[in-house]
Amino acid sequence: MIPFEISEVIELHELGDDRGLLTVLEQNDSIPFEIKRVFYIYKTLPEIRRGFHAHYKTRQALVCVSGKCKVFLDNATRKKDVLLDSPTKVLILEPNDWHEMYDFSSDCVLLVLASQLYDPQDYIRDYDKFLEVYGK
Ligand code: T46
Repeated sequence: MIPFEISEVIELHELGDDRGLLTVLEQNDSIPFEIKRVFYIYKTLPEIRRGFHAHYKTRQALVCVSGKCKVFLDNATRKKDVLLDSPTKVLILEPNDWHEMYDFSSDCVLLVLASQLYDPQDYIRDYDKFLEVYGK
């Protein structure tokens, strides 16, 4: 199995003055990969849970630029829930974490930066397959 980094939440600097606030996401600085794709998830109903997959190669950075949501992570050896409730909080999500996003606030805009172009073949959507690939 390819050794991956461990998914982690990082705190970004808030650059502010009397005009308002600004926060930067920059490749190879706060974002530890080349950014090939950007998408955002919004207008998700509060009872909806989405994701339910891991990846083979794609590394991602998730940040709620508005509102908040939670992310359940499972890398086959540990499970945890992460709260993204600030535009300065970024989850660096490694490919080997099965993830589910939930508890979306009505104003949530979840911005995602990805290291790969969109490829449905890069998704592991079956949990047993996930365990086969990443379990011990
Ligand atoms: C992930 C989490 C955080 C595309 O056509 N191109 C794209 O780049 C993406 C991301 C999606 N799509 C299509 C595929 C589906 O028909 O958009 C539809 C919704 O995608 P999906 O069901 O995969 O959405 P989520 O919220 O379950 O997962 C997404 C990302 O796909 C995934 O990489 O890790 O957000």
